[in-house]
Amino acid sequence: MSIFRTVSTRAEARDLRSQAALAGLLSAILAVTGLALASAASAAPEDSASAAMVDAEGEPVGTVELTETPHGTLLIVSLENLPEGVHAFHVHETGSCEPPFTSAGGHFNPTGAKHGLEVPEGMHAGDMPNFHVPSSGEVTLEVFNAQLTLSDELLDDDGAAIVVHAGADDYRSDPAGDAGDRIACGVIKGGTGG
Ligand SMILES: [Cu+2]
Ligand SMILES: [Zn+2]
Repeated sequence: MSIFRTVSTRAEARDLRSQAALAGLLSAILAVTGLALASAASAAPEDSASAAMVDAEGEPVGTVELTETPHGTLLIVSLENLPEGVHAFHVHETGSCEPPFTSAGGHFNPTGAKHGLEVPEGMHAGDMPNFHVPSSGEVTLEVFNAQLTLSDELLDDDGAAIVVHAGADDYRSDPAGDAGDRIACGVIKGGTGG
């Protein structure tokens, strides 16, 4: 089956990468140019993904670009036409965004933890800090999530989604931070063009 072939190819690629690192080849590449490394990373589809975000009326409100790094996943968030104020920002467990976005399921939580950055029994892998939207309705930010990997988790069979809420995450209330309605959602799709 093609699924298994893909998985084994990824595993082989990972083995090759670690061997290269051991041989010092990675540092040599870094020394030559950071650009070469960047283009090599973008050539591997499983290392990047994006979510086209829509509001509850289905109107586009921007994008979230995700890039897997050796330490987790970097999210570059570029949104517009959002209500002014503080908004919760999470990865949810299902790649489906049918308004009012309950189809995205709960927070991405492969370890069965409780919700919340401030909770000792937390946190969900999909929990991330709130962001603040000014009166323009536009926000651009970069968020690093050390608990996420794209290829093994977010791009699995049922996918995953990025969700923005009407209110702030209180960082404590299980299961979702008491953050209110889901006002924007985007399915995470592999490759930079997705
Ligand atoms: Cu959420
Ligand atoms: Zn959570």
